Amino acid sequence: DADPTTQGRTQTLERTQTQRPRLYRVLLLNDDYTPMDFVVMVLERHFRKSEQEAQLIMLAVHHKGQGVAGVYTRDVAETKVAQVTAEARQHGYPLRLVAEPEA
Ligand code: NFA
Repeated sequence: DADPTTQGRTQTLERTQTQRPRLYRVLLLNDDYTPMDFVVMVLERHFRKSEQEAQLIMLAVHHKGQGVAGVYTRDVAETKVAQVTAEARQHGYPLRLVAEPEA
């Protein structure tokens, strides 16, 4: 560049802190057909919830329409959406999940 202090050389800015990646919520959406037991199983196996926690989240989604299954980096969140959606379809269930960035 033209800056006389760098004399055309590229400058590298050093930073002490690393940046944290943006996080994404995986939302579970209610429907009328996916069995409650399947949703609980998904929360235990894919989102590492205890049986009690999984039951509470499933019931909250059933009553309120949606709820947070977990919070992850973008790649992990999108992979979970794809894997769980595929598993639901294999069973013929219409379960839907979406990943959305945190605020
Ligand atoms: N509403 C579904 C039922 O009554 C259960 C369900 C809960 C589905 C949470 C999707 C998400 N079988």
